[in-house]
Amino acid sequence: IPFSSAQPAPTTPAFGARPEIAGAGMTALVEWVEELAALTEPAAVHWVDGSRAENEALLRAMVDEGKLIKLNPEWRPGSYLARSHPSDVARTEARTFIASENEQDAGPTNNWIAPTEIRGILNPLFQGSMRGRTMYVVPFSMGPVGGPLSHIGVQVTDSPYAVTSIGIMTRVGADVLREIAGGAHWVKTVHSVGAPLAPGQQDVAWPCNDEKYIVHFPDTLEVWSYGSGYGGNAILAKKCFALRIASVIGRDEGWLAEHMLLIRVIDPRGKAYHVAAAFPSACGKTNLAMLRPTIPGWRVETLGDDIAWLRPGEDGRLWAINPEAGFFGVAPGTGESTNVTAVETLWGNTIFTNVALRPDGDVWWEGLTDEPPAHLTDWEGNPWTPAMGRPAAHPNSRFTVSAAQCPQIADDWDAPQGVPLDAILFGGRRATNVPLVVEATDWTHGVFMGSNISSERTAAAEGTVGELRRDPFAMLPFCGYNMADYFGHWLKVGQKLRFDRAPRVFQVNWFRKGADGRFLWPGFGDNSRVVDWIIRRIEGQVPAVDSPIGRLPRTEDLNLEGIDVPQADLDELFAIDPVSWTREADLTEEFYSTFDGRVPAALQAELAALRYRLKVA
Ligand code: GTP
Ligand code: SPV
Ligand code: MN
Repeated sequence: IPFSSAQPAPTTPAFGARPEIAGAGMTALVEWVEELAALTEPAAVHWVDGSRAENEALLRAMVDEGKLIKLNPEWRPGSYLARSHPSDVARTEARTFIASENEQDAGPTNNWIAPTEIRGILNPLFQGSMRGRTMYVVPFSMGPVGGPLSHIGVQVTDSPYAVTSIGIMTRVGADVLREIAGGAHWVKTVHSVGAPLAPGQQDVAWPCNDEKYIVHFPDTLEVWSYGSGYGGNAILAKKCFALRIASVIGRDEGWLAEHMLLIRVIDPRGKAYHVAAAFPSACGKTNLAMLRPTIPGWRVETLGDDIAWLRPGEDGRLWAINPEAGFFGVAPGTGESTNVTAVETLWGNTIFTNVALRPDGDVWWEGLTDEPPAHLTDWEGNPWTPAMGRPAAHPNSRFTVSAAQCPQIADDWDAPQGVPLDAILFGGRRATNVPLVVEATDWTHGVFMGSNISSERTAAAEGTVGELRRDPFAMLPFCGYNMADYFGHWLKVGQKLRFDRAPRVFQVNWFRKGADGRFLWPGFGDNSRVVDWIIRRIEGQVPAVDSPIGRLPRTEDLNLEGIDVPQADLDELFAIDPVSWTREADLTEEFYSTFDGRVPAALQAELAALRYRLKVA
């Protein structure tokens, strides 16, 4: 399995011992680890080497302790089910903080707290927080180790579940330590579930704490997370590092850390295009990343499904890598008819969290099959039948699986230099107003579009599902600095691109609904029809219709062969109502006004131009 094949032979003589690697950077790391051990008082310290043997030992121990259920290897080899505490099932945005020195640098969209104040809160919480547990030291790389766009970090954690997840989601091992020893900069990330054990105290299946803090220090490039064991709260390499901290590094170094999938689209003539797309959490990134086109002759290769780092190249193009090494994907809604690629990816070597368990020792979730099995154990461990009328899997239940296991992963998915982008898509979950696809007139208009994305809330974070909220660039919960400055940074990055080589920008919406509440667009594999139009636009092969909000397709230019979308639905998919769009513009103005005059003038000008076009429409 890919988990360990790329890892060098373990350099550690004993299980979990600190490897003998010399260098000034290593000394600093050891000192940091010793300080943390003195603070958190773990029973043992384990240096993670990323080997297969180590991973298997950790998994076995968790099964023995009742923290994981081993799935039936006949159906799901090398796979496990974790059930979280019912209070710890998603990212907790209200408990997520940006602790910049200056409040203005966090901006109005983040929870700000003064670094000294939060350190005063965190210190006592972390004091003795790992008692009775093992403290794992996990060196990891985002992007191939040593790559020009890559960055490394170390996570200290008392959660073996987090360790095995990080092992799938990132590159872990001694080669990272050698980079650190050689003086490479690394980001410090500290995690405790906040559940110390008294001597002899019996552990629970999912230790966590009611009190939670996910705290980012952008000035010192550190993350401290307390009280949660779930997803982005606990796998700190992902949202905390690769987005919040990396966005700050990118601001200072001239690149972008984005909540984007990354794909290569190959047209029937064999020409390849690279597309990145930002959609909010649980709004379709993994699905588009694994697209199986329903139109003949087209192919998609997966490069990444959640995070992309974008950097202007010497050639005036925008180059992208996926810094991760695995998928932490939403289970519900993933099935043969929606995302067959994901279903195939999950054949084995997968950690499932909060899905339902079948009597035969396999897993199930809503949407995996059309008909639910007659009997299941639900995500909380209770007997379940379809008649109960509640979901068997948690709506934010997830799978953790290696990217290399995806049957359509690009051969060069972990190429250190990445791929040059041809198109960037922004999207959200919008039942009304936003058309299936609309093209920006230029980079600045594209940045304006990105800054205006709003979406109905999903189960990926705590909050009221369905409620509409602004989610600029799908980065609202993930931008590590002032979002208005972030808009400005996007404009600046655009200036470094050659105007004829910059990716073209589009807004898409797979989720528009008719008056009867049904989706107007079939979505999933049929989204390839939208991608097809986008690529024909890039090639200058089809005209577009100017509208107040951007360039729309002529419906006759969409390839709809083999599907039946009534003309009335098509018209509704592209209907632009000036009255409700003027209301959107009002909301944008209101949103921009929360930034104390920091929103770039070029975006204010775009807003004024939009209002003018709506008025004369
Ligand atoms: P995160 O991992 O939270 O960042 O989510 P994501 O953006 O990767 O979303 P994902 O692809 O996992 O999709 C989330 C939900 O949206 C799933 O239940 C999908 O079935 C559903 N979905 C994805 N694409 C489409 C589509 O084209 N149409 C419709 N109607 N639903 C979709
Ligand atoms: C998201 O919420 O966008 C995710 C899941 O991808 S988590 O890693 O928990 O942030
Ligand atoms: Mn995500």
